[in-house]
Amino acid sequence: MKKFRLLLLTALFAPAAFAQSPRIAIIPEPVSLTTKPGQFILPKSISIEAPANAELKTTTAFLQKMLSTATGYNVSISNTSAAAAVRLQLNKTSNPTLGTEGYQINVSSNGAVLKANTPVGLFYAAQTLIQLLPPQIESVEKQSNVQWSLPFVDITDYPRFGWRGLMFDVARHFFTKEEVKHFIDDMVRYKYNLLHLHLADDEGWRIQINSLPKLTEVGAWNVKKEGYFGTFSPPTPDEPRTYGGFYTQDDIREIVQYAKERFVNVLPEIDMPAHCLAAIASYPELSCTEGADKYRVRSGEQIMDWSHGAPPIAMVDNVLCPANEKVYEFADKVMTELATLFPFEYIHVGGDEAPHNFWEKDPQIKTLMNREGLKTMDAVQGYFERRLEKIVASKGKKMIGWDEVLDAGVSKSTAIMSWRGVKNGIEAAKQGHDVVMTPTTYAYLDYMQADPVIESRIYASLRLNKTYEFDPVSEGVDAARIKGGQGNLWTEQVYNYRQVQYMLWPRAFALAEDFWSPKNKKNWDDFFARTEQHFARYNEAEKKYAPSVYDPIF
Ligand code: TNX
Repeated sequence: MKKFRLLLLTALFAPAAFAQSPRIAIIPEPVSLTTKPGQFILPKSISIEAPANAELKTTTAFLQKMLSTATGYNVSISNTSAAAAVRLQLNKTSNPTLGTEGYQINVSSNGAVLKANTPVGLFYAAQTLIQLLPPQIESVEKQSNVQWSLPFVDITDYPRFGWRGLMFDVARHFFTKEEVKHFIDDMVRYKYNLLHLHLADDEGWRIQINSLPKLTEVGAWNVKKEGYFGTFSPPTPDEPRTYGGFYTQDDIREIVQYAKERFVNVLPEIDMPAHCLAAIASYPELSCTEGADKYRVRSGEQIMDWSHGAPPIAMVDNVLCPANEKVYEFADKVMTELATLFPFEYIHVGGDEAPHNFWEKDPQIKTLMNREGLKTMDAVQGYFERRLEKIVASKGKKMIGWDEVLDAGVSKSTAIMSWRGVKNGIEAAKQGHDVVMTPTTYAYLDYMQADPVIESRIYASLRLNKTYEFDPVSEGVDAARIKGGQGNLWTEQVYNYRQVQYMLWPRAFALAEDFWSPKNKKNWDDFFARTEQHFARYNEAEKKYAPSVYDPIF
């Protein structure tokens, strides 16, 4: 008992320097990390040494903010400093396996040295460095009584995949330019490098297209309805349409620039031929159906009838008409402007869930089928996709689509995003397509993750441990064809940014590790312990996450 009291007293009054060094909890887990006894205590005046390089500005600004806010310390940046606590060194590695995104960190009594072949490598080194500090470093306010120390470590790290994506559906509910930037800030902390923006759907068209002004005058505005799937009624024609929004082309340029400074590519998606009610409500001539001029933007849940299985039956015609030349003129105008706004090599053209029931009834489609020798509705969609391929290529871009475009018979130059499980991705790779794996089974971040009592009820669930099991390279697949993976956040039932964070984290911790870390480094128990430490960081940062991820409810 006495011994216990003594222990308790020493624990309470021991100088911070003798406190046990905290557990190192890096997410995603690095390729190699070795610790040595000892810690480097941050000086009250921190000097960061970095070469004068425009591409390092975001990294040094990030470090300056992170190292000063919670500590209250003074942080300065210079390109030569004899007494630097943190040194950033470019082209100083002799390690070719680091590639373009890898880095090394050494922390010793001399401070922290970060090395990489490129600025992006140093950006990721900075993310890791912050994770080596106590969780309070994330605090939005100054914290006293924290010992700001870095454990002595040697880290060598680089990613498993080059495509580490998150999709943000800004069509079902609109999220502002600032929220998109916030999303980028959140994702890069976990070394994601691709933001897929789902920019148009039945509920709204979100990007200004100068040559098609009605897309945003009409197509961006809906009636505000909240609730679970199917619990609200369709809007009446006269209800005021003030809910929604769109990005101007200046907004888009700002987002793309913001992303670029953080080494994030932005993949724009315009979903076609289906999920197109917002476009059709703006330009009714794009549909095969007479009476489309009465259509108004509305929620997709009130459009597709899934009770017959896949593909769904549309109750309202939300599908472009492949027999109509105006559709290709429309696509050409949209692709022209997208190609100038987004520097990324790919444009995503959707292609998913196209109901064919309106096409089946249409005489123009019959004529097209006879003329082109098309036997099935899939073949009709294939005709549409191949014409789109030519349009996209004419703008100097590569096409990527949801895996339905594989069934429709696109050419090999089109990359496939496999969402209906991994089987279509495996098949696509076999046929010679590049593939991004984003299966519902592991990567659908709109699915419930916890107790349905505390979450919006949705038809499927995806627990944290399942997301952690995701391997983008499934057995038997040609790994060279797999560009990487992506988590998709659909927002039919996500109404604000707090909810976005709640749905993303911690599942996007797991996906980050699936996409970055070596397969043999993955370990669920260890990851789960690290996740809890990152919850502590999120608490400090006042970021939202789903805390009850491991309740054995399902
Ligand atoms: C399927 S994934 C969709 C989306 C929905 C999502 C909801 C895909 C290509 N299509 O339109 O938002 O399910 O889980």
